[in-house]
Amino acid sequence: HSSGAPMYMETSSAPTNIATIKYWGKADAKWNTPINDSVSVTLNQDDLKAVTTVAASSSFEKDRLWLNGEEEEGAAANKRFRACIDGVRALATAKKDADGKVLVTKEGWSRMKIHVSSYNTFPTAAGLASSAAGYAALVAALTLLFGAKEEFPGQLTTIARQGSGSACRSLDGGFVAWRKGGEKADWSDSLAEQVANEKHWPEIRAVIMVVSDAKKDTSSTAGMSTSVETSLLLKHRAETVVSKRMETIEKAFLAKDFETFGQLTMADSNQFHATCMDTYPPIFYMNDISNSIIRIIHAYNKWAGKIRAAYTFDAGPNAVLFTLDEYAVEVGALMLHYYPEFGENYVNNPDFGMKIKA
Ligand code: 2P0
Repeated sequence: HSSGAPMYMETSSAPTNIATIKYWGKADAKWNTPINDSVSVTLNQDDLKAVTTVAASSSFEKDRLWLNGEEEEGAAANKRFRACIDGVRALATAKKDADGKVLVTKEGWSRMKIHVSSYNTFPTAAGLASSAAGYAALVAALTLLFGAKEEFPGQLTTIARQGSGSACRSLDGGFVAWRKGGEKADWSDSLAEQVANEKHWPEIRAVIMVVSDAKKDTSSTAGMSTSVETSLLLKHRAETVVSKRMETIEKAFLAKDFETFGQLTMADSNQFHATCMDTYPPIFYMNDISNSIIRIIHAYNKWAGKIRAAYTFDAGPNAVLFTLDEYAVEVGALMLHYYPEFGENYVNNPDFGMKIKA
């Protein structure tokens, strides 16, 4: 730094989350709020995550963003990126040294430009909620940088939500619900709430099967918009199905009732993909391998006489199988029996293929 202006820097990370009751459809595009509540399991910190470093200095000429080492030109004007930087900065506090001397005033932060560098430990845009981890890590890092203080519980999740809807559910571990809100004109009630923390149900496991790491062909934002315009099934789902499911699955998670948790998780994944099929023109996220995984899991549960594993699929063909510790090896072996190639990928590259992780 030739200018001699100080640079302040912080790093944070956030894991991805896997929705068991799905978010699909926006109520308000400007505030990025949903037509229904959703709830997800946050994966372990050391598993699928985004790591984000943010730096502030009055010597920087503009806001800049690097994703996985490549600069995103024009990021400073991106609405989602801006909402996170400006939203967290509005909650900034003065930075003091150990002796209490003020280094940066609250206003001082707004005279600085911000540089952001983020990387993912998993394939971007392959339907593994990379935007969720990315925007949650961005908000977490900015919170450290600016010493941001919430004015009400969950306020930071309302900022992450404006980066990417599902990101609001990645600021907490465990089982996290996104309440759709809408009572308040500024949508400040569309926020995430932890239902149970990560210690509540340690026996739960997620087996992630990366069927394809290709970029998805219909972005979630575009897909949701077409679904809201054309799918009557989505309207029915948002108006009459989801609120009952939310209540039941939250109780099931708290009671560690895997039978109910698994059944609802599978039913809701199926209904989400049915709304994609009901969208005109239809959207296909799952492929033949995804469909065969569904059949294998139902055959396995039927043989066991109870639900030992539950699948869920997001906006891509990759499967996430929820199971319990006692069945995790069995579920992994079952999948490897039908899809030995997942095992090879796992050996060659621990970030891909089949993982058995909580
Ligand atoms: C979810 N998905 O609840 C659902 C299930 C995909 C299927 O949230 O436009 O990337 O950034 O708010 O959060 C993907 O949508 O969409 C998503 P934006 P996002 O996890």
